[in-house]
Amino acid sequence: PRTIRLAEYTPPSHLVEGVELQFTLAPRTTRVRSAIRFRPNPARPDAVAGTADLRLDGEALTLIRAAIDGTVLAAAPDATGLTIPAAALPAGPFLFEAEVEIAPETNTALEGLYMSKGMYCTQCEAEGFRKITFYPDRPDVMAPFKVRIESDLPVLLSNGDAVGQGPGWAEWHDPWPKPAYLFALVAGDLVAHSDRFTTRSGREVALNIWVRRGDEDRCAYAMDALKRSMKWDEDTYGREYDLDVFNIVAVDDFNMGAMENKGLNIFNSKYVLASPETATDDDFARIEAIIAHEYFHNWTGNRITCRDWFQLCLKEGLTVFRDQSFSGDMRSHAVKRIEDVLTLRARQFREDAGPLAHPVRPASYQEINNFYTATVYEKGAEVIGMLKRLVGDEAYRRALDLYFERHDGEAATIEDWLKVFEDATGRDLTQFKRWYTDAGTPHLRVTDDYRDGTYVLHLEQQTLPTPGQPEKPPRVIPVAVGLLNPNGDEVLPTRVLEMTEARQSFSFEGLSARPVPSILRGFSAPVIVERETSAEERAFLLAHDTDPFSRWEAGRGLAKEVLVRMVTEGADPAPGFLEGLGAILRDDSLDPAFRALTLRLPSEDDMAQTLHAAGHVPDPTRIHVRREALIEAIARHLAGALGATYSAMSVPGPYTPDAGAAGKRALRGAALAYLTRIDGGAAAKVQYGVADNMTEALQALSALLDIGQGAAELASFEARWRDDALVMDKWFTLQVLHAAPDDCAANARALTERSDFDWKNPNRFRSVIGAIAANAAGFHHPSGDSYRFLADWLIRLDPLNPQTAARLSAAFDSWARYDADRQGLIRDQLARIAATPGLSRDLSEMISRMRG
Ligand code: HT7
Ligand code: ZN
Repeated sequence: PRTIRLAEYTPPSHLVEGVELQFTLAPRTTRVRSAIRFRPNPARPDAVAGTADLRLDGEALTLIRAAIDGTVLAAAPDATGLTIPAAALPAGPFLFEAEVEIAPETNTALEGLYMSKGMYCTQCEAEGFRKITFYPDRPDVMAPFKVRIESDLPVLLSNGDAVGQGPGWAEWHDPWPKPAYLFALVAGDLVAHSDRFTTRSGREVALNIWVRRGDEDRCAYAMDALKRSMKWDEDTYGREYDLDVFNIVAVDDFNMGAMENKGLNIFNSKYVLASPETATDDDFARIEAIIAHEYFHNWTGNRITCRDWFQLCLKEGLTVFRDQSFSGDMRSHAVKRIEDVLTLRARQFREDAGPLAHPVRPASYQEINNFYTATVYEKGAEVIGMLKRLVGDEAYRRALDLYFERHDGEAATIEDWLKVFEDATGRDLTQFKRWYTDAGTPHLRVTDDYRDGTYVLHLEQQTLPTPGQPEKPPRVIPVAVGLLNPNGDEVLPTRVLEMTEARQSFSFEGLSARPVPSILRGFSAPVIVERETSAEERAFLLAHDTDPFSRWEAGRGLAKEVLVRMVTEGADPAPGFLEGLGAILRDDSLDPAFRALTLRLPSEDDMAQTLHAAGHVPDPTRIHVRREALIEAIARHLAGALGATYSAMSVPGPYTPDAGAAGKRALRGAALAYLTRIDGGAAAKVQYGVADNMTEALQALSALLDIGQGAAELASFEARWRDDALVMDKWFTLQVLHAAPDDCAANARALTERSDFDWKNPNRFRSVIGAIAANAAGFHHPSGDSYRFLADWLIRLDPLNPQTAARLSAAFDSWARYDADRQGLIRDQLARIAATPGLSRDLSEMISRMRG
């Protein structure tokens, strides 16, 4: 496959002034007629001189007819598109018309126009529009679209505002120039949950969430989240919605979470539909975040888009940063920050430490779909957070205002983005840009000394080589620190140190005693802090730090230290750690959600990552056994406090998904998970029996499965929910995720043999095949069974849905951490996949990167 390089970017030869599309829908024979008004791009002298060919992308299209200014074209398409030689192009603007036929019913890749349970829908990002018609399918070609849809289905939707409709047809007009990846069309027998929003300038916007009949009563939360997002973007970023209608459609077959098509967002139904009985607190929080994320793209992504796909973080990093701020405002900033850091470390730090490491702005790719990663999204958001921290809130807002003003209607780059900050603040961001161009997570070594009232912090940064990048020059790192007195008082409130050198020292004078440092407060930069810290100091910070993130981080450090010693030295759980946890558990002044997070032990994969980084070869089986032992020790040591918390955190009255109630349930659920280790499952069985919401039912069921029980509850769950696909996805996942290591592959295999294992549905596929990769000890079972199982399914899915197969293949990316036997077993599977004939570009790129 061809490698695409950022350095080889050239502007398009022709720009598009307007597009008219007409769809006559039929499952196997959809006709697409296009009329596209082109003009030579003034930025391309060859096009202006009339010597540039016009290249249109097009894949799996049957061309019926094409014409330029009414003259039929003789040119025949190749496998990836159609070239119209310069000689066949008029000197100035011209009209290109085409008629093609496509078969949405056989489109299993879920990219382009496809069908899901009788409904037509599209997914065009990144390069799906070329499967709909011939077009310059690149984000720097932006144009207004007019669309006519002909079909007997009752609901016919496209981007923009509806301009006409009648029996069997509808017409839509999107006046805002957009790239083809934001095009969308939906046709189906759908019903709407509707509402309205008045923008701050008085525009009345009709809001609709379109779902299959029967799902209307599960839309209220998503609608509420949408209205709050619209208001928040006005209040926080001054951004107002710009059409008369905002449509959201829920689809059951979808490769990712959701898509921000202009005025017509399309969502995986999992991230729209929610009721207390069917969705957990985490589901509600995720729906709120994803609704906000897609809505926020209207400005950061749609009005200002990316020049090319290397700039993906321009829209994704910024939009994730915006949705994280929104969720923090809606809920708790402290809790949200801790959750985001947990995700970042679990997914992005892991990616950065392995063969799939790449910069936030990659310099080359074979298949862009493989770069919708934690690095582009989550690290991309961290980079924005650092920028904001460095320039300050006020300058950040000024820079964003300038960005919207300067680049509205354009396809921009990271250089444009940074220039806006340079112009707004006068800062030179040359060194900061390394966060975009250099892969890898910096390690920040911290040492200190104290003499005569002066405390000095010595910082040293180092980033290990990543694929293709052996040299790592120092980056600018904002290190937020605070200092505490030995009595627990804060003597230095948070100050951001700006580290720019490989080694740098910072002094603090006028202190009366050697302080305790609180370093990287709020997780001010995505780095790994290395500092020799005593258990006493961590316990002190856990008890006294004024920064909630650092407080949690101190507890996290203690837990990791205890687990490392339990795994590597066979040590017993440290009593000091158990006491510290008990103190947090009993501290009613702390937010229950924060206490729940502190009670959550580092995951087995996190421990494998930690042990590997510390020079050990992690044994997933042993990590599992020792972690289980720690859970039991905590349960025994804190039985009284856990029981009291379990009772105290019961939430009376009907279920509400707000953060306060969810936090209490989270703490109660954490207590239940421990108590179940010592009460034989009694409390969990009772909770399962009385639960009137999915959160409490799943907490109970998970706790029971973790002690090898729960068969009766699983059966009753299935009996109740067998006709609800989204709920049954959870049932499938649970049995793999909570399986004992020896049962994991067998459980997964048995589930895939059921008639309701609809493996062509990405949610159902992920519910089992994704879950096996998330059960660390089960996945890395020494038999290699789970590795074979995953490889078998990737090979099976790839010809139908390469995108989803490629995404799930990343489970193999941590192979180098493990012992020679496991490495050999994984490499055998990677080789077997690589040798499969006809492998997709998506999966073959992932496998070859992982093989190195
Ligand atoms: N911008 C979207 C990313 C995306 C996608 C979504 C659904 C299916 C396939 C997709 N490929 C890329 C989602 C987002 O970040 O908002
Ligand atoms: Zn996005």
